[in-house]
Amino acid sequence: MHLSRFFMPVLRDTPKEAEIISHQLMLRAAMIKQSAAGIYSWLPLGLRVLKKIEGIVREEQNRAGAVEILMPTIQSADLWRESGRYEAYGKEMLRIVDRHERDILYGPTAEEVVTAIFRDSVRSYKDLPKNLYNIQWKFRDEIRPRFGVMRGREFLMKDAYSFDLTKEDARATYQRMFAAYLRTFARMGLKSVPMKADTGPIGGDLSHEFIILAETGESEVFLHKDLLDERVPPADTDFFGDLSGVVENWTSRYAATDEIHDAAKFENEVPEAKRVTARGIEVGHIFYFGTKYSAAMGAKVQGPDGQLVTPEMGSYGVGVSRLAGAIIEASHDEAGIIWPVPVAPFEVGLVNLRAGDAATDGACADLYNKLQAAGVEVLYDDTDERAGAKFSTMDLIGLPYQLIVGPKGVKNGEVEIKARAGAERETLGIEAGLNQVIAAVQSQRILA
Ligand code: P5A
Repeated sequence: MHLSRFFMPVLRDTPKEAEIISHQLMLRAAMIKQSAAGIYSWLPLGLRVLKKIEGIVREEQNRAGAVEILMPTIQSADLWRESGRYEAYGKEMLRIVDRHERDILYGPTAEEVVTAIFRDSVRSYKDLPKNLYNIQWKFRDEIRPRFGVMRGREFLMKDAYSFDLTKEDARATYQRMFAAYLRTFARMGLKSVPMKADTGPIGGDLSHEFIILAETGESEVFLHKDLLDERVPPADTDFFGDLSGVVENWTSRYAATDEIHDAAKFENEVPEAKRVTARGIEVGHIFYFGTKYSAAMGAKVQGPDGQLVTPEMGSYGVGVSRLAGAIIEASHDEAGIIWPVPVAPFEVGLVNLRAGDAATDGACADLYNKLQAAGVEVLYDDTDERAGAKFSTMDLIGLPYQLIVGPKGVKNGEVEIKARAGAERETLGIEAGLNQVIAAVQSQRILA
C-alpha cells in the first residue's frame, strides 16, 4: 500500500477526551473515529488490526473444534422472554420497536438466539457435542462508555456456545476453550491470566475471566506471581484429548478479580513474596451454566436410551475490539504504538526520504516489489513530507520494522533498518537489509 493512496488522517496532538494511552494512540494513529458515545468507525489502519485479531481468534476457535456461524445483530424480544432475561437484563439492553409495534433489540449476547437454532435443528445425542461461535457486533448501553474501544457501547465480540450431553463432556469443552483462550492471547503477544470470576447476567457457577495486566485496567486483580511465567499449550496440543492438566496448572494458584477476591485466602495460600496486586483488562470470559437456557427454552435431544435429555451449555466470549486497545496498553512507548508482528496493520514501513528523486524512488520501488513478492505486508511512505514528520508518523503507527531509504544511502547501496521495539537504526547493504527485515517478520508471525 502506498501511503499517498491510503487513508490515514493521523493527529499531531493528543485529543483531550482520551484518558488512557491506548485510546489516545488509536485516535492519533487514525485507527478509529468516534461517531457517538461509545460508538466508533474503524478507519483503514484500525480495521486491518481488527481483522488480524479476528483471524487469530478464528484460527484458535477452529483448532479447538468450534464451528463458525453468523447470527444477526437484531434479535426478537420474544426469545428473551422465553429465557426470562428480557426484563432481567435491564437498561444495558438497547430495546427497539419495529413498524409493527413488535419488540426487538440489538443483541448484547446471543445465548437465546443460538439455543433456538439448536432447539430447532438438533434432535439426537449423536449430533453432540456442538460448539458454535460467531464474531459479531454487540450493543450494550453501558452507563459509562469510556477508554475508547475498551468499554464501548457497540463492540465486536467472539461468542461461542457449546452443547454437550453430560456434565463431564461439558467440563471437557470448557477446558478446551480455556486452553484455546490461552493460545489466542499469547499469539497476540499478550500474557493473559485466567481468574475466577463472577458470572453476572450470563449466569452459572463456573467461570473464568482472562485478564491482561495493565495499569489502566478496570479491575483490581490478585494473583500468584508464578502464573506470569506459566506455559501456554503449544500448537500441536491434542485439543480433543484430556486438557485437565492445562487447566489444573493454571488454576491451582490463587488468581481472582476484586469482585470475588478473598483477602484471607490470598494471604493464606500465597507467600508474601509471590503476592501480586495489580490492575487488569478483561479480554475474555468463559462460562459453564448447565441447563439454564436449554431448560428454559425447551431444547432437548434424544439420549442413547431413547429418553429426552436437556443439553449442558457453556458460553465463551472474547472482546475482539477491546483487544485492539488492550494490545496497545501492553505495547507502546513515548513515540507511539509497538505492534507485535501477528497483529500489526502492516509488517513493514518503507520510508522514502526524498520522494521525487529518481534514484531514491527507483530503489524504493524495487524494495516495495521485493517485499510484496516475499508476502510481506508493506506500507510505503511515498509522500513528500519532511523526514522528521515521516519518522514520527512511522513511530506513532508502530509498524514492527522500518526500512528507511534516502538519497545518500542509495548512492552507497545502503538502507537503514529499524525495529520499532528496539532503539537504534542500523545501516546495511540494500539487499542485506531487505533480507534481514523479511526474515525478522517471518520469524515473528507465529508467537505461540
Ligand atoms: C460469553 C459469550 C458474555 O457475554 N455470552 C457470550 C458471554 N460474556 S461477557 O463477559 O459479558 O463478554 C465477553 C467479552 O466481551 C468483552 N466486552 C466488551 N468489550 C468492549 N466494550 C464493552 N462494553 C464490552 N463488554 C464486554 C469483554 O472482553 C468480555 O470478556
